[in-house]
Amino acid sequence: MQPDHAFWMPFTANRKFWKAPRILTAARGHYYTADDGRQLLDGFSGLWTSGLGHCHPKIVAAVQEQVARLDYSMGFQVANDKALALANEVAALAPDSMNHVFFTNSGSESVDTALKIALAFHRARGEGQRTRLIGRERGYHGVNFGGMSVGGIPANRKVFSAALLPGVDHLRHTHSLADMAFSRGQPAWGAHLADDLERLAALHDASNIAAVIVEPVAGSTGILVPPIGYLQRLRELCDRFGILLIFDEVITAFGRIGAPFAAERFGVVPDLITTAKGLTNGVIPMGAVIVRDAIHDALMQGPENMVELFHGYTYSGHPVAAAAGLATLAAYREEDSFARALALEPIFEEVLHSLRGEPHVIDIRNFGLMGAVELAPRPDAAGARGFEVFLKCFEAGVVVRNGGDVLQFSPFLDSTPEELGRIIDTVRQALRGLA
Ligand code: PXG
Ligand code: PLP
Repeated sequence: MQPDHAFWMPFTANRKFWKAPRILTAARGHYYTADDGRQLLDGFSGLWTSGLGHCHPKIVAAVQEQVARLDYSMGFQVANDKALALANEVAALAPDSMNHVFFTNSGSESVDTALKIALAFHRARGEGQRTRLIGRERGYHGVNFGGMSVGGIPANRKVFSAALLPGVDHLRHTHSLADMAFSRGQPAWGAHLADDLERLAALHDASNIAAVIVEPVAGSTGILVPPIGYLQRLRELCDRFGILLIFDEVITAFGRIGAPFAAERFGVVPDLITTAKGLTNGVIPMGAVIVRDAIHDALMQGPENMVELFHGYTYSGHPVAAAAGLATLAAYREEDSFARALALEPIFEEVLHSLRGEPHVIDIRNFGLMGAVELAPRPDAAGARGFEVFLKCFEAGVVVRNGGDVLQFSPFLDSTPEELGRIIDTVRQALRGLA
């Protein structure tokens, strides 16, 4: 039997979806084409992935060229030219002391890789008791067992509760409607929330904690911007306690907040940075973990013929993905994408905050080209309003995303003010027609 739709959709209400499927068949620049021929303005840059726009000609050409030149190369004990070139370029873009790059295929894999490197580092230094991992409430670090365990999204954890990693704890999240609703950019209130690490360090004893992982700007949970001074405080506490600090920059890296990395934008250098998405503009799946020299160097010991880190993926450093990455980084440079995104930030902020006062809007948050509009949940139907806005916008030819009742925006790094206006006006109309 040939099934109608064998495709089990990720993070989707499958049964509802197949009653009225939304299917895309092509894309170019800032628009998707749907299977009914409609053009849709993409207000989410893929899934935070595609800041340069879809089917960027230089990335397409690089992939086409590479797939016909070296389609795959064994990645263990053998390297390919594109992967090593990309690693060097990523390291050059990263903070000065971070010159080592481990490739993965996704954000989830980057997170699990970073957690494993943190544990291996402490053990190699004779502090093998440092095994505890600290995440943060409302954090999203992907769906693999490590990332899910340090993650703080209740729905993602609930069913797998008994299988979560042991020895994990969470900092308080940084959101408070009462103290920061409608902040523009970084909230003034909340730096003290970083001190929650002192509580966990006292409870577990700091000497048992390996690493803290946070998103510099929390994305998936509905965009929580770090309070002024919060990340600096977290860095100071990690230094004081000998705990590694991991920035999960799967969303924030590569221009999304007007800089190559959040580490640069906020002036806080972590010990490891996890990336994916914008590394290849979403064209070929690829992630990377960027590692501080001291961590890498501590692991380069023992007999020289021995594998130093028993970790890696079949597709780590895939040559076609690496070619896409090289073309993507070249395009960011040639188009001055990070500076453009930074220049667009105040315009985006203005347009986004024009939704203040529209029906059901209880908060608006923004940083870089990340924006969120939070709606009051309909009594007895949390998430319904957000999903209805998503549907209405999709019907009106604009793709936005809802995480429950939080509408999320991730415009292209080279968006025009007119496009931003159209996205937000489409949302405005949807809100005005909403029960
Ligand atoms: N860390 C962070 C900070 C992420 O945002 C991941 C890890 C996992 O990456 P992969 O490539 O394994 O999906 C992510 C992914 C949303 C949304 O609606 C965000 C993500 C994925 C799906 C939806 O904001 N981020
Ligand atoms: N499962 C089996 C049976 C495998 O042989 C491998 C890799 O060789 C994996 C899982 C892991 O796959 P990957 O390296 O693509 O993550």
